[in-house]
Amino acid sequence: MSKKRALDSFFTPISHKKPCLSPRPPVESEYCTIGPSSIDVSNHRSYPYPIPHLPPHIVEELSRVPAAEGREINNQPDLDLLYFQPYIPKGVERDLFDFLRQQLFFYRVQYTIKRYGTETQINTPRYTTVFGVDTSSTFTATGDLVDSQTTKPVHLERYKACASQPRPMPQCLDLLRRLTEIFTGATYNFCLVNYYADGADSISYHSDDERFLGPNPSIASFSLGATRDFCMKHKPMPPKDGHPPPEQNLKPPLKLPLASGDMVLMRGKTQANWLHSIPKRKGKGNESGRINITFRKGVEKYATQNYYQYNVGEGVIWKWDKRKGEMKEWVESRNKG
Ligand SMILES: O=C(O)CCC(=O)C(=O)O
Repeated sequence: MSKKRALDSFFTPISHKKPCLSPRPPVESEYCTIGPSSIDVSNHRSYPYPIPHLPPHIVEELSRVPAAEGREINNQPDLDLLYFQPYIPKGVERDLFDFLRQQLFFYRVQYTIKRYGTETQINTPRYTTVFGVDTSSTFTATGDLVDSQTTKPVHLERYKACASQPRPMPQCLDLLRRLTEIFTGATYNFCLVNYYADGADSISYHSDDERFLGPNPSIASFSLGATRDFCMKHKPMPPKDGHPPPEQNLKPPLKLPLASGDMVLMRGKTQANWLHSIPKRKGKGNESGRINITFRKGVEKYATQNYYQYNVGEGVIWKWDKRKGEMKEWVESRNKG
């Protein structure tokens, strides 16, 4: 099916009140809800609170993605990127940013690692959250987890090491996931969200090359809000006997100034060979927030354990406080009613 036809069959004309997506079965999380607003929110027993569905005008604008053609960047060894500037139409990306920052729950994960034999505490320098489950399990329409092969309920043991039981993607992220699948030709079962409150938040050089993502994974990475530099450098190349260090090691990092609505698809040998980061940017002009959303596919149950450990953890829940214009600790009793 062509992308255009896939998109046409994905969106039906928008009624004046509610977005109507068809044809497809209900998204898992849409129906595991109680109360009168059940069709307007996604909920699940693992969520601290329900997440509203996207407002109709955002859904309508998303039917115009990608807003620009993707540009291939593959002029360096092992690099294979498709860069959309932007993917999400201008104007609506700001509404999507405001909506997600307001509605999602976030964490500021702390964990310890052994460095040179000493336990060191790591404070993740950004807000994070995650939804999804690896390919060994699937969510049913009522939000239960079943084994993907047998369709039998998943025993609690499978994810007992996880910081939280796996959470289905809420409608607002699942819709973007399905649109991304149409245009990238890949499938995704995890959505990781980072919120960088300002230039002091960051992610250091790393690659998403874990075995649980399989060989040559495709990772679609969206930017919303403030522009931040996305830096990439080749992993150090070993010198070949008797030769000077490979030229690639001396090259300055590639820098993509990711703006609101942009999407970078990293694919092929990129993760196996390249590192990426969002460096800190201190000082004036770096006070505004940025959301990053990545869609990935985890093919082993360890993907679920790893992603929930490092993106949910065991600490408090953070939610955007619109009045104060900052993240505040979310406390259940205070927010009831
Ligand atoms: O914020 C970004 O653009 C990059 C995020 C990232 O590298 C990650 O979540 O692994």
